[in-house]
Amino acid sequence: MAATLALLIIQAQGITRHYDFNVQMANMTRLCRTKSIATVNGQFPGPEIIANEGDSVHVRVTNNIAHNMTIHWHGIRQLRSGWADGPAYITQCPIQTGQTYVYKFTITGQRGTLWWHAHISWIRSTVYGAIVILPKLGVPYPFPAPHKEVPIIFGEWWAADTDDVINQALKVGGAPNISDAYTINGLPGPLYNCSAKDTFKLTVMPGKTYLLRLVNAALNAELFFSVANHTLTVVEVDAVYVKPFTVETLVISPGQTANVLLAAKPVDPSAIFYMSATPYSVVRPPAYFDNTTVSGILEYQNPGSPPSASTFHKDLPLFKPTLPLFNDTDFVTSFTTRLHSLATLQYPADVPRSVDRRFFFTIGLGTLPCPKKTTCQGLHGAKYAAAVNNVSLVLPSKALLSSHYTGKSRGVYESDFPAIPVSPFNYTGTPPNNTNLATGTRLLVLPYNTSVELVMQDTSVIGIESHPMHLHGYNFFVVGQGFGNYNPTNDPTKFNLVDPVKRNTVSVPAGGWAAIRFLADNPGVWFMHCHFEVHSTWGLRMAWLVLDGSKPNEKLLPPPSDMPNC
Ligand SMILES: *[C@@H]1O[C@H](CO)[C@@H](O)[C@H](O)[C@H]1NC(C)=O
Ligand SMILES: *[C@@H]1O[C@H](CO)[C@@H](O)[C@H](O)[C@H]1NC(C)=O
Ligand SMILES: *[C@@H]1O[C@H](CO)[C@@H](O)[C@H](O)[C@H]1NC(C)=O
Ligand SMILES: *[C@@H]1O[C@H](CO)[C@@H](O)[C@H](O)[C@H]1NC(C)=O
Ligand SMILES: *[C@@H]1O[C@H](CO)[C@@H](O)[C@H](O)[C@H]1NC(C)=O
Ligand SMILES: *[C@@H]1O[C@H](CO)[C@@H](O)[C@H](O)[C@H]1NC(C)=O
Ligand SMILES: *[C@@H]1O[C@H](CO)[C@@H](O)[C@H](O)[C@H]1NC(C)=O
Ligand SMILES: *[C@@H]1O[C@H](CO)[C@@H](O)[C@H](O)[C@H]1NC(C)=O
Ligand SMILES: *[C@@H]1O[C@H](CO)[C@@H](O)[C@H](O)[C@H]1NC(C)=O
Ligand SMILES: *[C@@H]1O[C@H](CO)[C@@H](O)[C@H](O)[C@H]1NC(C)=O
Ligand SMILES: *[C@@H]1O[C@H](CO)[C@@H](O)[C@H](O)[C@H]1NC(C)=O
Ligand SMILES: [Cu+2]
Repeated sequence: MAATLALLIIQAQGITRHYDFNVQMANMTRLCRTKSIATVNGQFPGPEIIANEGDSVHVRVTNNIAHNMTIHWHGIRQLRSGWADGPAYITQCPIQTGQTYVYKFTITGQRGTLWWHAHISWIRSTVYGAIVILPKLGVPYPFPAPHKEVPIIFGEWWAADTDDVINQALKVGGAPNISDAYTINGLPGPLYNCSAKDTFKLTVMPGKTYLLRLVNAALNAELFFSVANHTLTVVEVDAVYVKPFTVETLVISPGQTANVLLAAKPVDPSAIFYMSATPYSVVRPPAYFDNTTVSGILEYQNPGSPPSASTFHKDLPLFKPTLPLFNDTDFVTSFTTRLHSLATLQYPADVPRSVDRRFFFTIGLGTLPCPKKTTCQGLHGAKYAAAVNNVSLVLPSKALLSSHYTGKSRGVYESDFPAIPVSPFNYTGTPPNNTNLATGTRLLVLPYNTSVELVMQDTSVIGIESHPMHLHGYNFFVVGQGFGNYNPTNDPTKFNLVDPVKRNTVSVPAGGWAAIRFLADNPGVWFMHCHFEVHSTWGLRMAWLVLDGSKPNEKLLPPPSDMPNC
């Protein structure tokens, strides 16, 4: 009894895990071209963070590159610790060259896979890594324990410098150049020219089960993923357990994570198998996307025999998965609607039943006027932009969170973000003639503990497209989704308030809507944005300001003394 109690106390407190992140340049050769990239500790992908639920994590980030830096701990709730969240000019000023900042946070009530990435300009294209959150000591997984756990991080590789790519696009107002390859754990694999030696390989033993910790770190692509001749059992998304279900192919959006079980065949099949990822996109010409495929290799090792040294068993038969067509929206819908919270006594789905505030946001692309006497490459000679409720967010030159905390918001932000569209229109109908957006830095203020329902509606203004919307500081329940215009009378009757999936990034369907609910119980300034980096840069981003509650444990903590300034 006493021993059990002692264990419980240890578990409740957790330990502190220390990491040193040295942001530095490194030369990396891919597709036969050497490029100097920003990395953490010279590693690409960057180091993995491992912790148990309940632990604290301290990451000392030192910036040794000629570029401003911030790191975001994607999906970590950051309860009252918004200072450690990371988005540049939202919760902090950048860590400038030569500076150090220690991110300190505690992992509370989350277990599974999350990830970290740079949150400034497009530098996250090479600055990212996995966060592995194990259950508290002695607490088992709610599924059979795997033999091994393997991170599988999808990325997107440009031969050019990604800041050059986005800066050039912003200058001419058009769409940025597409990537040259997708990657698995930084490796493009055999389907690209001059890339076969850069192939991720997973060696498995017959009869064993493997937990693949999937992360989509690609900048601008939702991805289908499949392993030839094997099934995948989804057990967790965005560090929340789900009711297990088995598929041959899954879809994962930028910002999303998933844990899946892969059961190796009972006897060595004497074959090798591709695991492949390729994009899902409904964008049609003249807009375009990187339509290539990354593959890694799954091979078998018999107990006792060493893993093969060569990259390829050229003598064994090779099987490739069949992936859906690039625009297979029906597949995506049937996959996402299979996601459900576990909703058990141990892992309940605490869906807000009553709603204090309802919001309706349009999300999508539009245009901004081209600078005088120039022609831009966006629609009708304007420049492409994007917005939430017609407001294309302009990042301030001060951090929003400290401006709020010190009461110096004047000239930094307004508190009048529109709760609903100012001028309603047929969101998914014939595009309006006026595609212009407004610009601004406007926050939406919520009293502590407000129960929120938010409907996000894609628009057809420039063309329908899905948008992986990510909310910082919270997990939300996806209570409904559909196509066309959201119907406030009929659609809520179909909401799932029993076991909806709980996550931090939802892909709002192309030409459709998604409804989410969350309880605003974490004070701070919380960024919400499309996790397609191009859309976010164009302004498809906004921020919530959640006020302190009255009790001491309902208030934002004071800022750490080493916060960077700007
Ligand atoms: C990368 O390669 C260039 C050219 O060879 C070299 O000058 C530079 O020092 C290398 N950088 C690093 C970080 O190794
Ligand atoms: C983008 O692509 C165009 C056309 O291929 C090329 O001329 C330009 O240099 C590229 N931009 C960057 C930044 O790589
Ligand atoms: C590989 O190179 C060949 C010849 O240069 C070219 O035709 C082909 O399109 C390239 N394939 C890829 C995947 O880049
Ligand atoms: C893999 O699947 C293909 C097509 O479904 C089948 O023809 C083949 O026999 C399978 N191979 C193995 C080793 O399971
Ligand atoms: C993408 O590639 C696939 C396979 O090569 C092809 O069927 C499809 O038409 C391509 N899609 C686009 C939009 O280029
Ligand atoms: C998907 O693309 C294919 C090939 O371009 C086209 O034939 C088909 O109509 C598209 N499907 C949908 C649902 O748009
Ligand atoms: C909106 O546009 C769609 C497609 O053109 C059309 O089917 C629908 O009837 C329109 N809805 C309204 C309310 O006008
Ligand atoms: C939009 O433009 C078209 C063509 O210029 C015109 O016929 C139509 O009346 C305009 N619609 C509105 C609502 O102004
Ligand atoms: C968006 O804002 C622009 C600029 O103020 C305005 O011209 C346009 O009518 C607005 N559109 C909508 C749908 O509110
Ligand atoms: C917050 O709201 C929830 C649900 O409405 C309620 O159960 C809880 O007691 C509230 N907590 C506080 C501290 O007000
Ligand atoms: C880095 O950030 C500081 C503070 O916002 C800013 O003044 C400076 O111009 C930035 N430097 C670069 C190289 O972008
Ligand atoms: Cu988007």
